[in-house]
Amino acid sequence: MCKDCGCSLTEHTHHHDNGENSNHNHHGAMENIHANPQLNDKKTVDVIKKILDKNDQEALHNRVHFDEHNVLAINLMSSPGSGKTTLLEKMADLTPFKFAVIEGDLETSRDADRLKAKGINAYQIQTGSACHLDAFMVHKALHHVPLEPIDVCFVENVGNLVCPASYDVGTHINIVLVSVPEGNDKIAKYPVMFRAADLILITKTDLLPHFDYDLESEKKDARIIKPNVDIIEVNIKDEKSIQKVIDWIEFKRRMR
Ligand SMILES: Nc1nc2c(ncn2[C@@H]2O[C@H](COP(=O)(O)OP(=O)(O)O)[C@@H](O)[C@H]2O)c(=O)[nH]1
Ligand SMILES: [Mg+2]
Ligand SMILES: [Zn+2]
Ligand SMILES: [Zn+2]
Ligand SMILES: [Zn+2]
Repeated sequence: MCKDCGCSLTEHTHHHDNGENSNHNHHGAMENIHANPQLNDKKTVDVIKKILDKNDQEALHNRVHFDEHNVLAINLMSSPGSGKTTLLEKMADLTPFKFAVIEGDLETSRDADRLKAKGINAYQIQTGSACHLDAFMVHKALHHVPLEPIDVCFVENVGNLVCPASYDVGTHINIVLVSVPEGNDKIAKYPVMFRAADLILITKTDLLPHFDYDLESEKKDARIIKPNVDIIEVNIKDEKSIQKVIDWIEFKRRMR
């Protein structure tokens, strides 16, 4: 167990320990860099500082936790209301793998409560005013989410198509949802988010007859931003479409 926080890694440092005996400590690593004259010019140090950004260090640490338990961790991102929690609720009845969910919202535990009602272990992070999750928040949440009994851990990020894409939280895969009622210009307008996607879900396709929405043009925008990105159309009432998402995740799980 870690010295202070009780998680099961001993060989890696924590933000909440004092960094002794640690080769993952940010400051320790920077000291080593300063000791090397070849890397001692300001520009190089600044670049490396960025690489060793504290959040990325913590994300790496979270990933070690997931990997130790052979858990595939998936970051679910989208604007509010695109259908992240509904998809997770629906998948609870259908997945061959066991999963838990770390939920991120500014306020309330409503999403975690919805999932618990389906028998899924869910832990709610309330970010207060933060519009994204960071690796430290997810690490704290991991203290409440046992990884032994699960195969997949979803992180449902704060509803936001902008900054969650810039914060590695230690997950392995990004799934980004975009729903029909949002209009078919969102992928082009938020390229940073969709470039980060391993899988794009175009959700609420049952509403296509009611919206002036060009599905092909949205898919084309996605492929301009990321040529080989996988895209699945999802309608929550169509179990086959949910099954496609599950099969995609199963494939990724087996590939590891
Ligand atoms: N028509 C339709 N509504 C959906 C679908 N998926 C989700 N919704 C609805 O969209 C709303 C927001 O969904 P939610 O899962 O809470 O979105 P989140 O904020 O991304 O977690 C809810 O009222 C859902 O019932 C879908 O495939 N079709
Ligand atoms: Mg939600
Ligand atoms: Zn830890
Ligand atoms: Zn810990
Ligand atoms: Zn943010």
